[in-house]
Amino acid sequence: MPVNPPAEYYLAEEKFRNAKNKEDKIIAMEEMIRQMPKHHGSEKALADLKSKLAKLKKESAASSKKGKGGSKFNVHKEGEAQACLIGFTNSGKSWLLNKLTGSKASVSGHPYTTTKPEVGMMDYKGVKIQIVEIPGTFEREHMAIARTAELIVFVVGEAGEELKLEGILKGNFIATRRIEVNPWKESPDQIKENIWKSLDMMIVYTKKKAHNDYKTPATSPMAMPVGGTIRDFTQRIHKDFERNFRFARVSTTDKKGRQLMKQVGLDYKLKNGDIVELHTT
Ligand SMILES: Nc1nc2c(ncn2[C@@H]2O[C@H](COP(=O)(O)OP(=O)(O)OP(=O)(O)O)[C@@H](O)[C@H]2O)c(=O)[nH]1
Ligand SMILES: [Mg+2]
Repeated sequence: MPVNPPAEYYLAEEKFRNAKNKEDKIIAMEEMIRQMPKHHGSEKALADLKSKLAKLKKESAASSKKGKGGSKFNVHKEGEAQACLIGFTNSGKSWLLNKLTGSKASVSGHPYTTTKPEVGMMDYKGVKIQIVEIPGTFEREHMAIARTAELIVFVVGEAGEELKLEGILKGNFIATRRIEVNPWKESPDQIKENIWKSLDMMIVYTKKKAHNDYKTPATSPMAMPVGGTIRDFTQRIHKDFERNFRFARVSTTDKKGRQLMKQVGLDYKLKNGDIVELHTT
């Protein structure tokens, strides 16, 4: 099946070619992904674009960390993904950040308490997700963090605020995926679950093989993008694993939820909750 992208796609591609810096390249590539038709025939092209985008974002975050180009406010990305809390002053961002991560950001009824990005680490079933509060002043260099984040969480205390926040993102050319939460109506646990679900990731478990090793736990969680294969899994652990790979034993569930063991190859598509034991030469 041909991909047949619309004209808008080619315009975005031209913007990409003409982009003079990584930020503009990221913006153009996000546009290309949005314009690419989503059907079976475009799956591979889309996946290629997404992995290029991820690489660009990583490079952009790394160069700003070194002070080359990017903003000095850029937060060093840590964990498996980064989510930014964006909302008006007193919407409860710091309060929520503290609940999700155990941080100690100042919470107060005074406006504009937070003046620089506050960072915390959220634990979701053993997977670390970095949470960043963007100050309610929406300064450009703070907003740049949200551009390379995996998710934006609108913290909305009052109805209608989300439309104004959309406008602010648009004004900053930010197209990062976003969700909306109300910290006074949803519990921190519900919000945590919602953030995880929106990241499009799954957790698979690596199984240790040495039976006389009592120090490392029997399995340890690893976060991966949904749709990942055993090949992706081996590459995450160590690049030599793919070369020396013989087979993997996967403990998984069938459609009816019954537990079963499978012996599989590199192209096997993993499912959330799978437990993987790699066998190498
Ligand atoms: N609207 C509302 N506010 C509440 C509620 N419960 C607590 N608050 C107060 O809302 C305020 C939220 O404060 P923060 O979490 O510091 O807000 P922020 O979004 O970080 O705002 P900045 O000061 O700009 O950093 C605090 O004073 C809370 O005590 C509630 O149910 N509804
Ligand atoms: Mg705050």
